[in-house]
Amino acid sequence: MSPVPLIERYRDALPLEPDDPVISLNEGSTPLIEAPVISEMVGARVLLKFEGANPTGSFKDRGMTVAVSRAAGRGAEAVICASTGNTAASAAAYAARAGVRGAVIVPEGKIAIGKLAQALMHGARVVALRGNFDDALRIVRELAERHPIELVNSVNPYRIEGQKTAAFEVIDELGEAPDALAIPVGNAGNVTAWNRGFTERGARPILYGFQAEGAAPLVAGHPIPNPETVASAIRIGNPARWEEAMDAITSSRGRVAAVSDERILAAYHLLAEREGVFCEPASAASVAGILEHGLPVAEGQDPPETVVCVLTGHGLKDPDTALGKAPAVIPCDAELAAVERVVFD
Ligand code: AN7
Repeated sequence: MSPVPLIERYRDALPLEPDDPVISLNEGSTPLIEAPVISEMVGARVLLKFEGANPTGSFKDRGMTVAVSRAAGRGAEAVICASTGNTAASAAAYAARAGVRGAVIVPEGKIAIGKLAQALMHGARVVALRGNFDDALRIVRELAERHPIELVNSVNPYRIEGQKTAAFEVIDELGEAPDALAIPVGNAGNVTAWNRGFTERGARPILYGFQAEGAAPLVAGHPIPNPETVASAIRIGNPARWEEAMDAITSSRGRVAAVSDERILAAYHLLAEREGVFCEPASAASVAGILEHGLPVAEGQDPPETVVCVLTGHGLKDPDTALGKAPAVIPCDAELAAVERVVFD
């Protein structure tokens, strides 16, 4: 099947107006990859939904195509978002595609370098806020109320509508819903979206949401004023879709749990070295979560046999974290014998 805009594939399930333009980069249709090593470790069939294969390298594109198409249909001339990086990269790309201005507010010094490069390349105005994501979101919400600018954070309902299509794809590909879904949780938009997608198809998998230990408000039960984690994408202390996400997780008989940075990085390396899949650190929280916490079920419920882990963003987004712990490269003279020595040593 040749790639087609997500909006065309699932238009019937999306609340766009008939005259809205389709602002698309052929997002979606991402690979669902068997993970034999992790399957063996957790004792269930584990599949990886590799959202890093979207055009800007994260799941945000699914929501952004719908939000920006609607914004363009309404005649918006500019879009704005607060972001830990991926929303900024995606908003900047779709704004460029739509021919509208983009402004992105990111926490200074706390976004992965690839994401910054993307936002700048696509011509967005990039603002480095002396504050964290939660401060940035509070400010853009106010700005969007005062100015004719479209807010494209996941508080925008069209973002959730677009992102729910990931659940449709998994069901379409497996022929049924998986028994469980494991997903990293930051601002809690994506778990809300997957839940909506499953619900619209009459499916009810167990939802396991994972947060980084230093940024786990849903686990603590209160906002975290100064969240910290190596997984910069989910360095969020006060999720906008808190209640909806908790309702979704609880009613699926799932749970939300925390994973340490150390375990997130271990899963990140395991995925790259043993499964051949390079995702960003925040994404690895889904795998770290099931490795640490297993696949708990409510009393009387069967243990899940098929689990989909959502790998939300591409590893290339964050080369600093990748190179930080990588083995040194081996310098070598341009001579056969020298190369032979280092390769076969
Ligand atoms: C790779 O880009 O919030 O729970 O501003 O980039 O829907 O927030 C990113 C979030 C998981 C969490 N994995 O999703 C942003 C932003 C990656 C992410 C999440 C994000 P939500």
